[in-house]
Amino acid sequence: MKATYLRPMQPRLITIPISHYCEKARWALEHAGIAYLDERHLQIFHYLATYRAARTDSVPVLVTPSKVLTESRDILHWADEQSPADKKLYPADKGLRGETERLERSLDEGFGVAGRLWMYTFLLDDIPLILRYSKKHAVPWLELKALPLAFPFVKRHIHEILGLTATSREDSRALVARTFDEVAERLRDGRPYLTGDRFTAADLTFAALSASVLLPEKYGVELPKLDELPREMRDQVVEWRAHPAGRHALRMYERHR
Ligand SMILES: N[C@@H](CCC(=O)N[C@@H](CS)C(=O)NCC(=O)O)C(=O)O
Repeated sequence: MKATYLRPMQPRLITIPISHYCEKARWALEHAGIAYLDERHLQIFHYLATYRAARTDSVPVLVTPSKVLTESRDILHWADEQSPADKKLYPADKGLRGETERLERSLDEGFGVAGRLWMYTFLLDDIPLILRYSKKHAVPWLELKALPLAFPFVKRHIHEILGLTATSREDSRALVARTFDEVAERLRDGRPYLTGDRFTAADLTFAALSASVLLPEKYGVELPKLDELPREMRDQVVEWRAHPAGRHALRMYERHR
C-alpha cells in the first residue's frame, strides 16, 4: 500500500510587518522553532483578514489548528508550551514566572504604545519613506498598488487610533525615557537578563517593543536606516541606543533573534 503523508497544518500569523507587537510574536515562534505562515498586510488592509479570522481589528492574530489567538502574550504562551526546556520563555519557578508575566504586561500596555506613538509623530507624514519600506515587506501586490490612493485615509485613521495631539511626542518620549531608566536600574546589579540569568518573555518583549525607538538591524523586516530619519528622531535614537537599556535590547537581538 502506498503511504500517504499528511503535513500538519502550519499556524498562520496575520501581521502588519512593521508592527513591533507582530515582531514580538514572530520572534517567539521562531525562538520555539515553530514553522508558520506569515500573512502580511498593510495597515487598514489587514482588517479583512483579522475580522475573518477573529473578529478583531488588531494584529498579531495567530490561527492554529485548535484555537485563534489575538494577543501577542497569548501567542508567546502558546509557543512556549511547545518549545524545548532550554528555550522556555516563562520560568518554571512560580515567583519568577509571575515577575516575567507582570513585566511583559506592563511593557505591552505602556512602553509599547508610547514607543510606537513617538515613532509615528515623526514618520506618519513621510509618505515616500513609508512607501519605500512597504515595498520591501512582501505585502500583497494589490495593497501596495492601492496605498498611494488610500494614504490620506490610512493616515487619518492611524492618527485617530493613536490619539495624536500636540503633546504626543513629548509625552511618549518621557514615558519611553522613564521605562529605559527603570530597565537600566533593574540591570544595575550586573544581571544579564531582566529577571535574572535567563532570557525570558520579559527580555524578548522589551527588545521587540524597543524597535520603534532603536530600529535594530536584526528586526524581522527591514527598517529605515538612521540617515533616512528626521534629525531630531535620529539624535534621540542614537542616544537611546547608547543607554544601558537600549544596549540591553540590542544585545537581546544579537544573542537571541
Ligand atoms: N495588546 C496587543 C496590541 C496589538 C496592537 O496594538 N496592534 C496594532 C499594531 S502595532 C494594530 O493592530 N493596530 C491596528 C488597528 O488597531 O487598527 C498585543 O499585544 O497583541
